[in-house]
Amino acid sequence: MRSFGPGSRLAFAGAVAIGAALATGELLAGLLPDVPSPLIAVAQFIVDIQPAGAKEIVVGLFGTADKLAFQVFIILVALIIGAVLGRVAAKRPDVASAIVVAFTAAGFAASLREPAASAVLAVFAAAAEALVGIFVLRRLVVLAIEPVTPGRVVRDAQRPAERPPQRGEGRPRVKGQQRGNGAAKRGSMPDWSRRALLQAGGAIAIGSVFAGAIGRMLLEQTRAPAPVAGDIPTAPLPVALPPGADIATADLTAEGLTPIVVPNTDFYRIDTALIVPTVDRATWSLRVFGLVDREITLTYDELVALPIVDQYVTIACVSNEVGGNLVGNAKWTGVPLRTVLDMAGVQSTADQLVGRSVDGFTVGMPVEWVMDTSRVPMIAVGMNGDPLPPVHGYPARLIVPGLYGYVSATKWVTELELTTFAQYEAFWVPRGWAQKAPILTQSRIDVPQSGATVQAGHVAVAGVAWAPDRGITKVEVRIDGGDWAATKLSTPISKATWVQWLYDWTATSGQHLIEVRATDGAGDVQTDQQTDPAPDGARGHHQIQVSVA
Ligand SMILES: Nc1nc2c(c(=O)[nH]1)N[C@H]1C(S)=C(S)[C@@H](COP(=O)(O)O)O[C@H]1N2
Ligand SMILES: [Mo]
Repeated sequence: MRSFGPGSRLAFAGAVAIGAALATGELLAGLLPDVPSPLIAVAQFIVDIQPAGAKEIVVGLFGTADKLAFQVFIILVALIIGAVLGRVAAKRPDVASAIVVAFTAAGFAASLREPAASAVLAVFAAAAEALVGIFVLRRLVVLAIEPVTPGRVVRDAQRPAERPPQRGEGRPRVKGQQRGNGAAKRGSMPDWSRRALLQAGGAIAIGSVFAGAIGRMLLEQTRAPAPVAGDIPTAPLPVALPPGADIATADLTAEGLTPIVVPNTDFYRIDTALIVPTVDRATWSLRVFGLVDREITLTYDELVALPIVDQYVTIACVSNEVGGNLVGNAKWTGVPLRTVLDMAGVQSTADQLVGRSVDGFTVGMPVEWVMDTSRVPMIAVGMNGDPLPPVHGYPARLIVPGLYGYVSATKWVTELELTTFAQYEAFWVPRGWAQKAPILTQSRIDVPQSGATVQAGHVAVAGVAWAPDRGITKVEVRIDGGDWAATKLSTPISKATWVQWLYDWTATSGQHLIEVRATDGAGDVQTDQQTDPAPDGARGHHQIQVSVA
């Protein structure tokens, strides 16, 4: 325990105090509806205000695992602040308490940005956090301030020359012990006080972890509505499938190959929301306004009373790396976007359609793209025959064939604003991403996996390729930089969907490089010139290395 000196003890005390304050906030947020979680609020604030330069780091934060990692990181930073606070508290308890108040006030301020937050309840929660933080801090700091143990006194007595002169009456004291009776008590504390700090601090820390976890669990439960299965309208009007495009028989089904239709539970998720927005379908509405002839607002029932269509569309994320899996294909059910836009009457001066989510996130896309009758952009309420899962935008989202998600696929959509590109920049644009972003032609090798060892002989090389909504006409592979060879394609469902491709490779032993490229419906061959995802999508061929035994 020699390393657990006065400095470490104070740091421990401060970290536990801040942890307890944070846990109080999480627990209250879980227990009381409309009390926002300060942790989520601060994390969300950082996500929203991120500087443009941070885009490379932060865009990767939006996967589910990354959201967790990001919050753990924020907790660690808070605990480090707490550790510093503990040392401050030893000298200036008043200043330390003020910092705790400032800390919780910052969480409170951030939480006011949450649409459903109740300011009154949030003030109450912040006050409770501050009180818990200050109380724990003061109690633990008292325990942390180095006690005079009998053993220590003896040692000091044996080596008086090594010790600098002490203040007071020859009794060693630590600065900050001035605080009246606490100091006096500590002065005569037996040597188990160090253990008392560990026991009290440890108990509070464990209690905080439990309280925080319970709070978060309750929060996730109450805030994410479970949609009733099967309660979406059925679509009498499928967006026409080409002859032969039967999903059941189209799938090439090779071991490890991505299915043509990705099940909802496997579908990639990307968004800036740290907690899934709760939307009540009964009170949800969609407002269409801006450069329109007449502003309209539709309830959910009014929306789904309009003609319903079914359509397979492949959506993709602009931050997907070459070979990455932030892309998927699903059957979407909903109302054609133009049906609703025509009810409002889009004015000719509008060149941008902005989709706005209940959490304030926005996308912006060209009006021209949406109005082009060769495609059927939609307000989707169903995904693969089920209501949209909460993480995919329940109760309604936009699906626009051919555009990356960040400029089109608004989840939890509640507003459609007709405006101009000159007038308005949607969420990701000031953060360094392109204002207009059609999905680039891409292809991916799913099997074999990169770095795999396979047996010599016939090896199935397979994957997917997409170019919504130009379509895919050809996918080729080449081995070790040789000639490009054609692959077998699944029957395309539509130009807006991906295809699977399969190549029967006769593998010979040794190390091999496999490369893929696609050709889109316009006849353009996928470029081999690599680019980063920012600002408008990653380019280049997916390549893998395999060993053949
Ligand atoms: N409300 C909201 N909608 C959003 C986003 C978001 O952050 N918030 N992200 C967009 C991005 S970047 C992508 S790639 C798609 C992903 O949709 P999915 O999670 O259903 O796959 O949603 C889009 N819609
Ligand atoms: Mo995205």
